[in-house]
Amino acid sequence: MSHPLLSSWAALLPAAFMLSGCNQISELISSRVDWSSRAQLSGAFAQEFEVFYEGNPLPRATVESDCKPYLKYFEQVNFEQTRARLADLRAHHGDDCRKWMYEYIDTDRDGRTDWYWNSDKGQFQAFDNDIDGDDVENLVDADPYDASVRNSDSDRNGIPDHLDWGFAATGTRTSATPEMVALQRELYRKTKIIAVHQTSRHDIPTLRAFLETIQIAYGAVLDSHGASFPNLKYFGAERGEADSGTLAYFQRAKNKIVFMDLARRESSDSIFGSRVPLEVYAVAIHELGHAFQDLLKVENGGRDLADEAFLSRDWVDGRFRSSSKSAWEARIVAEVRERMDASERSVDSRLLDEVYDQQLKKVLLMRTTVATQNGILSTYSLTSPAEYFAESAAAYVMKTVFAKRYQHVSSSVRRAELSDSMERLLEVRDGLRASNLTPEAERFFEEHLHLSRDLSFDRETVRADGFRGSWVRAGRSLR
Ligand SMILES: [Ca+2]
Ligand SMILES: [Ca+2]
Ligand SMILES: [Ca+2]
Ligand SMILES: [Ca+2]
Ligand SMILES: [Zn+2]
Repeated sequence: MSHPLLSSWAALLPAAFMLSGCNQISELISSRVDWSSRAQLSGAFAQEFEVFYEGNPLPRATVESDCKPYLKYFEQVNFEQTRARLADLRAHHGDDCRKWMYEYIDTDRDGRTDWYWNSDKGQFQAFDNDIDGDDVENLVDADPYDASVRNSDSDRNGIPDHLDWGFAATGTRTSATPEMVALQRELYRKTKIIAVHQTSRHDIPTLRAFLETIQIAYGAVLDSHGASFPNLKYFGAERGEADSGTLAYFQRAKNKIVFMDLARRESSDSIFGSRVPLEVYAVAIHELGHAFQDLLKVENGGRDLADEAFLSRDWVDGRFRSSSKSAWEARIVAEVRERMDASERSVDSRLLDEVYDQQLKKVLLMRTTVATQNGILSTYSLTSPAEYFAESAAAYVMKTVFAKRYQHVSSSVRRAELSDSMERLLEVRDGLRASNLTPEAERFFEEHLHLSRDLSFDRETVRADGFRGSWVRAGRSLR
């Protein structure tokens, strides 16, 4: 993660200060005030700070006397960089220097400031994962700004009271249905991941889908780490921008995957048991894929096995097969145009059929020969090697799952049709074409996740919720 403050930090200080460390101002500010004795900010400021969990305490309030001396100092020092820094602070927070302070406060004085300003989100986000330095991460800290308050877990199930949806029973703030409580506990028991309400609340279908996905796709990881995913600890829920298109994201520094509201939509398919759209599964596999790649690196002493197995062959200097993303996109679009023209000239729609779905009225870009012959899974996969890896993970899992789902069908033609129709659906919804996965990538994932070897679909069970069939991994039925 790049931290925008680190580069701008030095700008605040006169040249003589620069060599002596960049936390001078922060140190000066933080040493004067015992923040934990200050009153908490009012709820009106809730929008300005990252939400760790629903209803978390807000930071302590700053007062003008905290910042006025520094304001004077800033204005006297007439370095170009200082002026630029001042302009930044004004742009971020207006003239109220009490707000500027939050770019400098370092509550536990460990040299890492509490917050950084995220201009995209227009919000302070935690830069220090443990702001008050009590060895309890912000997200599991009942008061992230007071080192004398940590957390408690009355029923000792591993989920702290302030995050435990079932704690309502013993008299507390959250109210959740018994099914939600059971799901939060099941997720924790099977993965050591805590589901946390943040700016939005989780719902039953997405929780189920996440649990189902992690068990189907990454069961090998859970099994070899004592029912945990070591670098993944939290599953968050946020309100998202309706038009952003982002369904979920993985936050590496915080060991967290967050689902946005946009992912909480009803749908169903014959492959998975939870009532969320197919693309939500693909997105979950993708985000988990980022965590999985990191985990592999850590466990192999920094060696990137994926890089050795398939990424380094296809990615040179950050470009997929030596062309830029836009160059690939241009080639794909050109092929579609060419086919359209040819089909019009000869009145032969078959020329177009491969890349155009008549029923869905959608151009399927990943079915162009440019895409199929070059192992392009989605246009998003061309963004970076890390995204290509995550898309490959999603393609591998989906491809294998589709094949297993229809394995019982005796006619190979029918089998291919069924599998292809699911692939089309996934491509229309998510832009991902699973069968464009390269054999090298497929071998890599099979070697680590063993789905081809270990996964099967049992058609005979009919679940209470009406879903027919259940996934079985290494002899154990999942849900
Ligand atoms: Ca700190
Ligand atoms: Ca803490
Ligand atoms: Ca605390
Ligand atoms: Ca608990
Ligand atoms: Zn990604």
